[in-house]
Amino acid sequence: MKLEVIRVLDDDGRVVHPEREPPLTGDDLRRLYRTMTLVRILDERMLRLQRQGRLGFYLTSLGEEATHIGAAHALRPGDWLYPAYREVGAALYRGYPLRTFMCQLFGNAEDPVKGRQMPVHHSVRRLNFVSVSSPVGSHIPHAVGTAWAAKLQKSEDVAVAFFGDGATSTPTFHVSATFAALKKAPAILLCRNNGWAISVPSSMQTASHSFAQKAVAYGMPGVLVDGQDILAMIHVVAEAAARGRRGEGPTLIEARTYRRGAHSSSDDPSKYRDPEEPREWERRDPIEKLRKYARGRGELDAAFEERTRQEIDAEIGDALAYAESRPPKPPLSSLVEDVFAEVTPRLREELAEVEAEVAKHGPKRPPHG
Ligand SMILES: Cc1ncc(C[n+]2csc(CCOP(=O)(O)OP(=O)(O)O)c2C)c(N)n1
Ligand SMILES: [Mg+2]
Repeated sequence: MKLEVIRVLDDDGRVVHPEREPPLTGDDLRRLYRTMTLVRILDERMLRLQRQGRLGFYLTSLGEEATHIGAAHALRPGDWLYPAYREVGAALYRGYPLRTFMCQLFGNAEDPVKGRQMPVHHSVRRLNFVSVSSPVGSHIPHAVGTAWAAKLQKSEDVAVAFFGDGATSTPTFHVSATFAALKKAPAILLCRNNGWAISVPSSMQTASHSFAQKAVAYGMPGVLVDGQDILAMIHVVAEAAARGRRGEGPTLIEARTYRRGAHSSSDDPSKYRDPEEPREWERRDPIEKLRKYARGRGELDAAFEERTRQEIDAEIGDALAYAESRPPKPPLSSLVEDVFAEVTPRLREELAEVEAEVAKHGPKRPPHG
């Protein structure tokens, strides 16, 4: 079985499938370009910060920006996003403030998840961007459950689970796909096939020609799309969302892309892959492709691009200074919060013991306990 790879643009940003070209205004194009560029610059700078020892951990989306930023554009603001960990651009597209982004990375007193998650595990309740969960594939059933709930409540919401090629080998992927199709839940299962799962190539995850074709066996449409082409991403996600809202059930989308960077700041890909491989994908850069298309339409120019980069630099500088000037850890009392509606007597006792211990050690204690 061979599926066509859905494209709108060729590698030079020329429209090759006008019938699929989404109706984007100049403002849409500039906002998409801006968010992609923001993610690109953030990734460079945060990785450097990690190397300087100022951040514990970081994960980049280098080369994969079109997959999730395109999806975010194609959806309604209230639709539910269940990210893996390379999709923070979708939250930024919806207006996740950079200062909060930065406080999360530092796990400081203003981190919305109170230092309980690793850096990059963002959670933005008001934007329906659900917490990143580290165990691979564990969030796919949550997305399907949310989609099913939306159907039962007769709301028009759809829910998207973003996950990698490696995640298709988890049991949760299979149960989610089976359940979503049986319940005709308005879910979009969006697989970012970026070629690698840390050191395991995607050719080791399946003997099928594609991940998308697995959809047939579950009883839903499977779509293969060029993940470097943001217009194609918008087109296929908009179609999948419309199907879901019409009550026709889920769609499995496989976006072909490539992880140009390391898996994370803790990984060294020179140990397991040919350094030429990422170079080939640099020629198919998703931001360049969008830039060429938008320039061709007269909606982007060098002055706008330069101004955008300068604004982004300034915003990142501001967010970094802000996050580094906050108290570096959440208060000790947060240790016992959020489990019960009210802190139980036993937890109050334990907290008092910890506070007494901290007080006893006085200035010798580590900062903020
Ligand atoms: C259940 C589970 N097993 C293993 C890991 C370690 N791990 C973290 S990310 C990852 C690879 C995931 O690859 P993929 O799904 O292709 O996503 P990508 O990192 O390429 O975006 C692994 C094995 C984990 N977090 N959870
Ligand atoms: Mg992968």
